Amino acid sequence: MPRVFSGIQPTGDLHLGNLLGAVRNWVQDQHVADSFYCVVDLHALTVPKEPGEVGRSSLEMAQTLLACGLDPDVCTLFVQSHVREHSELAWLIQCVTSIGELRRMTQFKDKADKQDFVSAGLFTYPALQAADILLYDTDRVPVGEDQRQHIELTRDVAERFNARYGNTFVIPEATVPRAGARVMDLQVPTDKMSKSADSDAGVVYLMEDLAATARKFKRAVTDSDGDVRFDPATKPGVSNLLSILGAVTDRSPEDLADEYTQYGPLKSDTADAVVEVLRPIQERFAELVEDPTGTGELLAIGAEKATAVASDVYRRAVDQVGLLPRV
Ligand code: ATP
Ligand code: LTN
Repeated sequence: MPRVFSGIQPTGDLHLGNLLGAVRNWVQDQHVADSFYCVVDLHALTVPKEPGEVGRSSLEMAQTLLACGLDPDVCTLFVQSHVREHSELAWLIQCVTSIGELRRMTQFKDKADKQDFVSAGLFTYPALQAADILLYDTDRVPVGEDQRQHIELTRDVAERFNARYGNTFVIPEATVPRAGARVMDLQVPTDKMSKSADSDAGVVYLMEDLAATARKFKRAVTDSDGDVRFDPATKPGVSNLLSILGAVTDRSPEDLADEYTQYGPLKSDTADAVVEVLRPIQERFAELVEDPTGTGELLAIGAEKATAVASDVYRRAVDQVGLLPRV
């Protein structure tokens, strides 16, 4: 079975972009691959956080992922800081990553522009992400379009490490879904749907009131030419609705466009389809929050399974570098 690894930061609430771009594919992959999914709490610390905040949101993120359908009997779900090899390998990876490569990361540029205090961790973040992936001999990394650049960097540094120290790491590949790879904001359809948007009006949160979800779709920004066509460049709002409806109904946006002549029915059908996807997720989440200890125990088992793989790969990397063994 191929090995799959992906991660998600425990920051903010999960939205439809995260579900369609990433998590939904994790749920599918867990049945066909040996899958490791990680709540990357150390990544969340790259921007300032209140004491205790990251711990609380890590538990909530794990509950949300379980509600979305991750099954701890078939995949490994764990928290990054529970497996110390992530931080340890990140150092070795930083030492084969150049400042120039890190400077070219567009996510760094975007996030740094929004911060008063730009931490060194925010800058070196992609090296920690590369360590996350390489620790599991990962073949495939299911992510949304915005993460492609980080996976490319992971491949480059893994190849550099292998060239310098001898074959050590498996070279991973990004798998970006055909539909839903880039869900756009319903109010600003030229921007990706993001937790860090200025306004919530265009962001569909998985756990929000479903009446509010339907309202957001009805108020979605379209355009004034009244023609239903899939053309993201000139018709970003309408194309986004078609992409979302396509992703949740497993149809192509172009085919769907042929079935609509007006924006109103497209908006309400998209709203209805999304609400039907979110409803069972919200029901499962409500059950899971009743039993936080249960989720904590699942995460402990996940950390144990992850450590078994990560400690072997980390040891292999240290041996290849040739650090003096402690006797
Ligand atoms: P932020 O926007 O605050 O940086 P985010 O909403 O992008 O956060 P992440 O935790 O960075 O969320 O992303 C988790 C996963 O969701 C990644 O695989 C990412 O590619 C995917 N993803 C995030 N936003 C979208 C989107 N709008 N469309 C499709 N996939 C997305
Ligand atoms: N950088 C990613 C989160 C992330 C990740 C990973 C994704 C951290 N480590 C390893 C895939 C594999 C993000 O911001 N979405």
